[in-house]
Amino acid sequence: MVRIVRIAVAQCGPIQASEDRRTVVLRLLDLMEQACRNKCDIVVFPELALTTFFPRYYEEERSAMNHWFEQGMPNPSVQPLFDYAKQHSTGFYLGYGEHTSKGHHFNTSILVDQQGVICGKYRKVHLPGDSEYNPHKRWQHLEKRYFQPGNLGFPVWRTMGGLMGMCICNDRRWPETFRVMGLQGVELVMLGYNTPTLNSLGNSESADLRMMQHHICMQAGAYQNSCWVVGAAKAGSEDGFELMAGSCIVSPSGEIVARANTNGDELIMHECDLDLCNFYKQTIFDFAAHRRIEHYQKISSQIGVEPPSE
Ligand code: ING
Repeated sequence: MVRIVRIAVAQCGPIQASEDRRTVVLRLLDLMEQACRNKCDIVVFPELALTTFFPRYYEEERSAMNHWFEQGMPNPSVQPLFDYAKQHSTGFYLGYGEHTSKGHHFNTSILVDQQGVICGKYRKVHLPGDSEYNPHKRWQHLEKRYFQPGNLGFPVWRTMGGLMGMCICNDRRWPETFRVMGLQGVELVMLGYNTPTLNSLGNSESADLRMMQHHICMQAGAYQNSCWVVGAAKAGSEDGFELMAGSCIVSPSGEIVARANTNGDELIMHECDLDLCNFYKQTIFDFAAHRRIEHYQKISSQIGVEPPSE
């Protein structure tokens, strides 16, 4: 039986700090309605899809940022999204700031199945930026200040017709992210991102170069692990800070088969044949046949660079 998953990537335009959850959820709902009208099975929303990218703001008191976080999930603000999805048998990926009952803060994504049940949770492992104000940056990126590193690893769930995985934004820049899921046989990785168009440390990189880097991370992850990789941007100018678009769907061959054309709310779709993963998993990336783990110790035992002595 052919296993086609009709994926919708729901790119979001900017969310201003002044926009309340209700207004934002109405925008997400509109994208979900478009996806349902097009008979999509799963909708992928961005990282921190309910708020502006608040880690760009410095607060001395971390608790002053608590209003950017969700205390529970689902909650009354997002319930319309869960209700609509369940009513239309549509699953979705949603990124948000998680404030746990024990007082921990994570940059989190959930996977909700077509019965409206949360079947997976991921907490962002790779937190870019700083934990303290960085005077050298033109704008701040304080994810290390407001979030703890994820503590759930990189799980893969057997749900919605295939082996599904999640990651968030900066995670896509680390090959380990995709490989750990690849070692679990992942067939489709969903990720949301909020990526500044330019580098906060200076004009060393053009917007085109950073877009290329964004795409090669996803294409490499897909090809080297024989899986689909789909990415949903929060894009456009938030409070004058530009976020890149470039939402896309990448096939197991590494080809971009669909990509966003705008910097706003935009839905892109593709019928992802999960069995397209098999050819690569059974040939060039047959891990059991080709990997030599006796030479890989450094990858998990060493954190930073240790060059040979002079
Ligand atoms: N944003 C950016 C990302 O990894 C970044 C941060 C941009 C790091 C470019 C390095 C280079 O896409 C988030 N939210 O992780």
